[in-house]
Amino acid sequence: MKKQALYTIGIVAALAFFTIQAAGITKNINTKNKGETAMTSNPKYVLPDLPYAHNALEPYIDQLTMEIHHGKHHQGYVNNLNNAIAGTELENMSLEDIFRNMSRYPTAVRNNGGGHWNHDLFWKVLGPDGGGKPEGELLRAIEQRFSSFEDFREEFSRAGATRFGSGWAWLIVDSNGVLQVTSTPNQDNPLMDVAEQQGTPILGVDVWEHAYYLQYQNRRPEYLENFWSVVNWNEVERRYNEAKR
Ligand code: MN3
Repeated sequence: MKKQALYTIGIVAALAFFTIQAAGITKNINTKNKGETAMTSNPKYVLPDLPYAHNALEPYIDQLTMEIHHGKHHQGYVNNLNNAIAGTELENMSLEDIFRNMSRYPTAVRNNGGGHWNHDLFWKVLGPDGGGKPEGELLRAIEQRFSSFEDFREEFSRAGATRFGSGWAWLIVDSNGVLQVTSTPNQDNPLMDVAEQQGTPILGVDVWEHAYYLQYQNRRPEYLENFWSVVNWNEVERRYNEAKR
């Protein structure tokens, strides 16, 4: 064989070797990065499945909003929460216990712990067969506290519409067992010791722009009006009875 040919074979072999090596390294880096940004090795919290299809709340809440809201935003809170508690005492505590002393713990746990808990409630208090009115004890309690169901709806919608920036509006049962309408900024909720008005949430609405912007743009009041058509009152009643116990 000529010297030139041997030289060429050598170069090709070396290039092939380095290409394979580089591919392997890139693959390792990708796998590692994916694992690190997605979650810790044995995550405590996982994204709960939506209890209905992504398009089930149409025409009131559109499919794409639900896909991004649940699959990206909520997943992000879950991942960041797992990372924030990894290797700390908070790993062994329930979110409710953490919320009770929220002011003592890091902001990342407040934002992402709240983000996970709030969205978990939100998906469940919505449903394709929702709307209308609650029944029985909860309806009586609402009428007693707010004069009528319509007056309650108005107060709750106003709490959501007037919450400046991002946050939530809530119907809660306070420590005296009385219903209250309140709102919180960001991903705070009324279980947290940092909340102005505290109690157990039984209904909540997400008024972050990501919850409605694709379909409603800046029309938050219209989103809030349509929200009532997808409230799963059976779940709200269940939570009311549990909070009263
Ligand atoms: Mn949200």
